[in-house]
Amino acid sequence: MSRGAKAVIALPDLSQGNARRDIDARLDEAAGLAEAIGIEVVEKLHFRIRGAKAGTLFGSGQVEMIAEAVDRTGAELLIVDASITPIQQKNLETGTKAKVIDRTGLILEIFGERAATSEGRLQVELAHLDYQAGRLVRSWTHLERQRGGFGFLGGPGETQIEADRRLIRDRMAKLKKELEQVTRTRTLHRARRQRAPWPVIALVGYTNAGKSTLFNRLTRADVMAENLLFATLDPTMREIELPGFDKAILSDTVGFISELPTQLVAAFRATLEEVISADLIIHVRDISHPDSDAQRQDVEQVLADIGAGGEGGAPMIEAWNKIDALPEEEAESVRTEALRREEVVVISALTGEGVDTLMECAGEHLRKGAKVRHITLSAGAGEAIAWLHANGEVVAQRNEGAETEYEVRLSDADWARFESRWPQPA
Ligand SMILES: Nc1nc2c(ncn2[C@@H]2O[C@H](COP(=O)(O)OP(=O)(O)OP(=O)(O)O)[C@@H](O)[C@H]2O)c(=O)[nH]1
Ligand SMILES: [Mg+2]
Repeated sequence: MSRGAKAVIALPDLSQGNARRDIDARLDEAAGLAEAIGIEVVEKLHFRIRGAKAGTLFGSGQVEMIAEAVDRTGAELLIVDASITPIQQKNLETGTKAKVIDRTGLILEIFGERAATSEGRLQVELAHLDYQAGRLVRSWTHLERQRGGFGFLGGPGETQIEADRRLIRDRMAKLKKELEQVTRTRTLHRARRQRAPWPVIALVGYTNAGKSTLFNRLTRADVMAENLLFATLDPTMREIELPGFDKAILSDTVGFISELPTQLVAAFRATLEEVISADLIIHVRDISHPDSDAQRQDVEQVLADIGAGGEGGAPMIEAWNKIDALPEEEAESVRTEALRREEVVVISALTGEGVDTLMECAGEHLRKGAKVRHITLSAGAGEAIAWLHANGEVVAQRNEGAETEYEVRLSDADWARFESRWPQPA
């Protein structure tokens, strides 16, 4: 896809009037996706669809209107903000004389352009091939149906598709192997780090919510933070100061989006393991966005898909970001609502409002679930004793000759860390 290409966006509204999301916000998001790879959006259209047409998705009058817009604006590209079948893609290309790309294809293009590390590139290529393979299978099924299922073996189309599929399969197998190798190396790094006695906090959230801006503020780092969808693809980790802890590790991750292609979720699973194994998840939300609540649901869905958060998972708190972007009256009612909930902190990553409170809240939640444990240490175990004072709350201590018994409140995670460094007798 060439940068600077002109595109028309067509959004099919299949909600029958029960839209969970604001149409304008959805159109803006689609435009944001296009702009993320340098495509110029010249017109945004939306159509209410009662019954999706198998061949074209849109009704014939709607296709005509789209074709007219393409013609009038001189667009080379039509972006359909939905998932479409290969047949629909082909028919829409014929009907509008523009190249057609759907939402999944667009997101894959962005990821393809952004991936910077070898792991990211492998993941994206794998996702792309998976997407293509899926489409080949589907068009093949379609051909089969055309043949009426009478087992005419080896038509020219079939041979070609079979060959393509084999190529894709082989390449995917090779990529998976390479990816496993890269992932193994990184997991080793993580295992080494996990033995370090510091909690890991993962920032998650919808794309453009402000994760990297918050990350930069907390770490004084210079991660790319921009008004650009999917600005961040590769995870970054840095040390931060956290009240009540020696230090903590903060990780910035790829943003989520509604209808995130399943191929991408699967491909990025390894990267997202940073999130799964975190001690605390901070869900950064753009509270000034009209679809903030729908975005929250999308993020929670992806988290559930990858097995993070929820029952038995890491505790999660919400940072309601961009409070500065709301009119004062709305901002006040948002603050009031947040005060009622102990897992919510209102912040502005831009101005710094609430960020200290967020970190205190993070510290509290990390300590939560903490239990009092009895640990007996000799006077020589100075390092272990210092660690307990720094990371736990020493409630009592009793001297017994050369040994001291400590009663320390420690979270499960911290207890595991302590034990891995200073194994305790069972
Ligand atoms: N007004 C306002 N804008 C903010 C705030 N935090 C972030 N932004 C802006 O929102 C945009 C996106 O910020 P990022 O930090 O790149 O968002 P992200 O969540 O890392 O996005 P991805 O990496 O794309 O997933 C940038 O233009 C930021 O300047 C805030 O508190 N208030
Ligand atoms: Mg980012």
